[in-house]
Amino acid sequence: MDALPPSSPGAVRTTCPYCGVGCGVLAAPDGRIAGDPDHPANRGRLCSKGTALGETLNLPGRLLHPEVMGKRASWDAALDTVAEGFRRAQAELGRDGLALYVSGQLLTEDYYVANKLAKGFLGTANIDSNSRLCMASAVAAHRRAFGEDVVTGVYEDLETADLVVLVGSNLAWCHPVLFQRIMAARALRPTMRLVIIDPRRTPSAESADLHLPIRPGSDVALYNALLAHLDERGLADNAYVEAHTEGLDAALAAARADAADAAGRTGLDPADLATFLRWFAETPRVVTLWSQGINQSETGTDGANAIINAHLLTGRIGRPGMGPLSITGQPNAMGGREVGALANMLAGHLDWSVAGEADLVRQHWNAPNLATGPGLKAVDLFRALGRGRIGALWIMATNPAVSLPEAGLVHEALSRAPFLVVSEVMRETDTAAYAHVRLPALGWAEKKGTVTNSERMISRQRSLLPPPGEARADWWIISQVAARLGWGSDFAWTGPAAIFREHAALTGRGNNGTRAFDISGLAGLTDEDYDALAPTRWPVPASASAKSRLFADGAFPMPSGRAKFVAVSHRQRPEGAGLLTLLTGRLRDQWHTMTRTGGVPRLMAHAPEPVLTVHPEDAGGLTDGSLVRVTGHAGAEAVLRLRYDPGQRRGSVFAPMHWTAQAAPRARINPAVPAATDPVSAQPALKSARVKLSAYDAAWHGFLIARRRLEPDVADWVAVSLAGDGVYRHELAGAEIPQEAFARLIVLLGHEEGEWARLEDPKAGLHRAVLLRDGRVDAALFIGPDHDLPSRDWLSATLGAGNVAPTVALLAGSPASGPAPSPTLCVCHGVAEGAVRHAIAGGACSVAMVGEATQAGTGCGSCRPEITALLARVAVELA
Ligand SMILES: Nc1nc2c(c(=O)[nH]1)N[C@H]1C(S)=C(S)[C@@H](COP(=O)(O)OP(=O)(O)OC[C@H]3O[C@@H](n4cnc5c(=O)[nH]c(N)nc54)[C@H](O)[C@@H]3O)O[C@H]1N2
Ligand SMILES: Nc1nc2c(c(=O)[nH]1)N[C@H]1C(S)=C(S)[C@@H](COP(=O)(O)OP(=O)(O)OC[C@H]3O[C@@H](n4cnc5c(=O)[nH]c(N)nc54)[C@H](O)[C@@H]3O)O[C@H]1N2
Ligand code: SF4
Ligand SMILES: [Mo]
Repeated sequence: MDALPPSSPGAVRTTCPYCGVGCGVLAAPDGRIAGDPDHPANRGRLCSKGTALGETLNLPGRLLHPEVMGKRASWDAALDTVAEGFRRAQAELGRDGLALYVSGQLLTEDYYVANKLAKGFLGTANIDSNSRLCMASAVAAHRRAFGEDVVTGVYEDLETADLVVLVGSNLAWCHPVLFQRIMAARALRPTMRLVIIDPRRTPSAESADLHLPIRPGSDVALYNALLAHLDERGLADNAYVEAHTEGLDAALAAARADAADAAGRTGLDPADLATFLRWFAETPRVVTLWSQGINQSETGTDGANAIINAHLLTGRIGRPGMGPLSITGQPNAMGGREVGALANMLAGHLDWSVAGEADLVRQHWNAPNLATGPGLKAVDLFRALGRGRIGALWIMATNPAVSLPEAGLVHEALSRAPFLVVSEVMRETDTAAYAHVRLPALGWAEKKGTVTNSERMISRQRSLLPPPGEARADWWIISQVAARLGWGSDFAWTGPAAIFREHAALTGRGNNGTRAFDISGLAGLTDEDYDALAPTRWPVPASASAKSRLFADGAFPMPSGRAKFVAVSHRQRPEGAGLLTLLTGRLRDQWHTMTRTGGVPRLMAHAPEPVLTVHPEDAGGLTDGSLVRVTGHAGAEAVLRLRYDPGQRRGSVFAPMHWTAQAAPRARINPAVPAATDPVSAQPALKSARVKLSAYDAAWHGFLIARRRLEPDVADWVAVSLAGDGVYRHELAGAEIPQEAFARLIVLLGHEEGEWARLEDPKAGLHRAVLLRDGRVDAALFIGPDHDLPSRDWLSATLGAGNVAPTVALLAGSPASGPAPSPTLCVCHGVAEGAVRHAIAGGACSVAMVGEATQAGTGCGSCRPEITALLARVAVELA
């Protein structure tokens, strides 16, 4: 698809639905996409996922009609069923038997309405969000330090800083446009430094001036060492500390205790540690950006406060080019916090624990049954479901069967739910499989509303396509159920603009500058103003003028007006002999449970299989490329492809969170991850499971590339991915003897149809077959006794292009001549890793030269960190 020139007629100005960078997008109904040059978050840039948005517009598998018990139903019937289900559950179990589980991928307006229904009218605070798995520790840390959940900094600070520290963040893959902004700023100002604190040598680390491969879970010790070091060197900003903070003495005492053995606790090289301390000490303009490596930990809240402490001590907060910056994951993680859709918050940053605030909400909503205190948080909510304490659960825009820890128990709980409603854009997800009622929601290209990104920028999402089938906006669906429960007049909005006005007005209610979150200045927007709303950063109070940087004046929304140093101490994670720490996280081109990105072949090409990365010396003799059994929580296991990576910290392994029961039932990682949580934030420690590795002994390994998708139960181990338009790649392994597996699969593929070419050596366990039909390759099945099989890349490309090739080549899995196939590195220009290696071997010695030679890295730029890594690797190989 051609890119979209900004001036194109019909182009809609909207916002990307993936990560929390919140890039502005120009999108046309025909699928052309471009970065919005006028959006302050990205100024025209997009990453690989954003660039491919046009390819997600007409995804097959959309949920297009309401369904009750798996059968198509009218909206009336489905909504009546939902209302009745909630009424019945309340009669049986009371209000605490009702629950909603929502998502940072809802628009602010949808989110507001869901929260109003639950807390104000159903009268339960059992509404939690998948942000509990993501931002809860950051929220709790902000509230402990500042008195309110406020991100002080803005993206520009990352460009004007002299030192950028990324802690537990793989920004190059997870917030690629922000990473590109940092890289571009550093190219102009080479004195600017980048430090990465991550146990793994991530693609982000490839471009860093210093990488600290920290022992997982020891960030508190590192930041405590920093606090003590700053104090020792007399670098505290005493005037600032004196005037604007409290609690320093206790925090320092705790920090000094950790500092005594910082290198031991963090496992870092003492020289590297000293360099980091010195750089931080000597660089006033420093931004510390943190993400899930901090938040998703048993000590997540303490970790975030340890970071904030160092900034408070030096007064490096709320000023240009400096400050702590919690980057948000989902497109509207921030909006969810603003409307209070976490079980322990009220709307508009209001709080039960502050006298009078619940009343403000009650009055604003005219709420008959305002919940009287916090409700169940994600992990506990699903535990309660498993124990029969929840009679009706409504899940919106999240896929907890995949994304929650102890996912095996979550599946069980969902299967036993007395009444489960799922609002989704896709018909088949691991969670929707258990739904009694499925409600079709509008997707990104169809819905209208606002989202707030990591720098408090409120942006409009605007629809470019009409609703498909009978899909409806999430806010509409919720309001219709509310009406059926008797609250029609309280949920009678005519559109998202009206909801936004009500939400904005609440933020000004009783707010005399006591709450930073104030957008009451937007409460009077007309429908037209709302439609035209340009990206706007909060606060936007009705009375005072807006300020872009918060806390610049040192006044904090605490009763004392002061920010608080929180005393935190390193807590050693329990070690277990022979156990490895399982780090889980994200891949460059996939979005969570792959319901959308998994449907785009070029996004799938980057990592088509579930892979576990292991340091070669931790592999215990397991070979690169073999299948490995990862045994974790309560003996639950996942089976993944093992890859050696010397950049993986010894003692830890890494697995992606993305694989689902639909695509790779045995490769789902979360059943093996325990639901341990941070004691302050209740955020699950999704990066600290302890696991054992062992060989997965299969009698045969194989792959099938075909023009159809086989069920993921065709072999003991299966991973299915989209390899091209209508072409599926199946990675397979099983216990039968190879010959039997081969014969069985041939029958399944239709042995009597088309034209089969075969190559077999039963003694060696080798079986290959290619099916030709209608003059093109229809399927290629390769089976062998071990995992040593030809590359799938050329066959996938051949099927994808609808080509034929000589049978000999097809059965060999590679072309007779030309370069050997290799995985795609640059998805924009379809450049394979082999071509980049070739260019480097031929003398290209920079990312720019590789770009000139191959075009790789010249599109969205998301692959540039990997080209940097390859430049280093090939240089070593050549030497
Ligand atoms: N491509 C892509 N981008 C995404 C998403 C996606 O699904 N795909 N999801 C979005 C969402 S919702 C989120 S929350 C963000 C997440 O963005 P990130 O937090 O950047 O991503 P993760 O891969 O979850 O984890 C980041 C890093 O934490 C490291 N880590 C693990 N344990 C520790 C530790 O103890 N200390 C330190 N310092 N580091 C540790 C891991 O090795 C990993 O590299 O990404 C957003 N962007
Ligand atoms: N092991 C491990 N587990 C993790 C993490 C990790 O790092 N490691 N990270 C955690 C984090 S940070 C997060 S944020 C979660 C994410 O996990 P989830 O939220 O479960 O993952 P998604 O795939 O984003 O789920 C969103 C669902 O909403 C649907 N959807 C999309 N748009 C709409 C819409 O407009 N309306 C409705 N109703 N539905 C829509 C999509 O089809 C999809 O099924 O995973 C968490 N789980
Ligand atoms: S960085 Fe990529 S995924 Fe994130 S908002 Fe921008 S285009 Fe979307
Ligand atoms: Mo997230």
